[in-house]
Amino acid sequence: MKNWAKPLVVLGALALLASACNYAYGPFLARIDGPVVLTATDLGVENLNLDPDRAVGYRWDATNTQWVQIPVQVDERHVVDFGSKPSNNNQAGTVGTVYGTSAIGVTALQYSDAGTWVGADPDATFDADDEIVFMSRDAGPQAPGGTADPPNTIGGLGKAIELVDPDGGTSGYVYLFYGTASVDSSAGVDLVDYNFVLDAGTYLNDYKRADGPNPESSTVTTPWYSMGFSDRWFTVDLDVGNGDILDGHKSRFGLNTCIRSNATFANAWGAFAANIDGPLRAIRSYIGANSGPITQRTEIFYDARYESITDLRVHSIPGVMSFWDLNTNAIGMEYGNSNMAGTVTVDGSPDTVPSATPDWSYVHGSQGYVTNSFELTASFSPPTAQVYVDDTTPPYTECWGDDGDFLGAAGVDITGGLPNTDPRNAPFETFVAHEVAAFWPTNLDPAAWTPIWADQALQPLAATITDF
Ligand SMILES: [Ca+2]
Ligand SMILES: [Ca+2]
Ligand SMILES: [Ca+2]
Ligand SMILES: [Ca+2]
Repeated sequence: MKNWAKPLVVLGALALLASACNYAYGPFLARIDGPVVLTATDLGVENLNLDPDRAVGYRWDATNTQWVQIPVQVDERHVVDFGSKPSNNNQAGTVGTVYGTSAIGVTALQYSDAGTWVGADPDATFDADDEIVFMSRDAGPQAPGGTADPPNTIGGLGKAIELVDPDGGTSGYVYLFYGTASVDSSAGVDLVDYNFVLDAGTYLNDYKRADGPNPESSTVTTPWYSMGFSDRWFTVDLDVGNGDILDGHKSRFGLNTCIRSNATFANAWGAFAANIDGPLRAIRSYIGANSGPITQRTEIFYDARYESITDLRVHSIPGVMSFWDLNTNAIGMEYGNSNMAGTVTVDGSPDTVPSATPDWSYVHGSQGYVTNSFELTASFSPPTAQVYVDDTTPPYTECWGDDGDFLGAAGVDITGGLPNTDPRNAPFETFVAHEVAAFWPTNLDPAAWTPIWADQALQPLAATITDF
């Protein structure tokens, strides 16, 4: 699926973009939207009782022979019980389970958040499951042997991270050090702004965990896109530069039924696990989808990338689909995917799109340019198909949304019956859907760039860690 037909044109455009946006970038410019995520265990420092507030990252600047600080972010995690479904909206919460209720004996690793009932990490050090993240594009060349540690760092705790692109063999380096005191790990940048706004008040005091809805006016804003959220499961705005083009990121069992959708999910029990706004990424994670009360979606926002990770935890269901229904502002955009020779126009007039699940897809137009890729990690192999509905007089009910229309509605359909995935009832299978989208300047050629991006988006850089 590699298509390097126009890599120089693409990289030239990305370089212009990077310099215009004043981004540092090194050997992984083509991965400009992507992070590197490492745990304390990956770094071999999980038993050193390190203070997360003293993590600091650098790249080597070979031109000026000096260290340049790069932004890093630490997100702590811990294993926590989901808790039982709250009996009513007034049931008091207690830190220690996702629902803030009594434990049920079913746990998962969650992002720690003192603003939810998950709570802060009980281990305040940089322990085994905690993550440190930096951007691939911030890697640089290898620092020469004998280079002194950066100032205000403790010797003997530095780590050299050699990153190798499994695609091209390109390598680059990032260096992590431990400050002599708390440091500004962000290097003075803040690339993502997440405002969780619960219309009713504050999460811990006012969230209706037993019976929603819980209207929100939440937003994520970065230099490259903004998104809006009106409840759990309601991702309803996407502006990639020229206005909102999204009706909704929609889930349902199938096109012929509205018995379950985002609307019914939000209108029942549920809880937030995390709302995190860091310098490099924001995290919005929640549970509760009707009879899957511990089904979870975690949305992760980088400055030019959006990831949606859905952990299905529900009894046997007939099928499930997830697609992005655009709005009338998207009319005129072109949709293409890896199984199509050309493109179709988003205009509400039906098109023929192959039903096979593509490796990648995109929508592109004067409104913006969005790339999409999808990966399913499951303990079984359900049949999948591509959803594409562009129809202003659709034969299906919309279930919820702005307009009754399906506009360039594209995504994945798990078409077969799904077995039990609820760990509350053994035996159970596992099913994790990982959607990745990224947002690009419209002057990139989508037919050339999307396959290059997709090949990298779900394939992390290989990291080799040594003491520095
Ligand atoms: Ca931890
Ligand atoms: Ca910790
Ligand atoms: Ca059309
Ligand atoms: Ca619609």
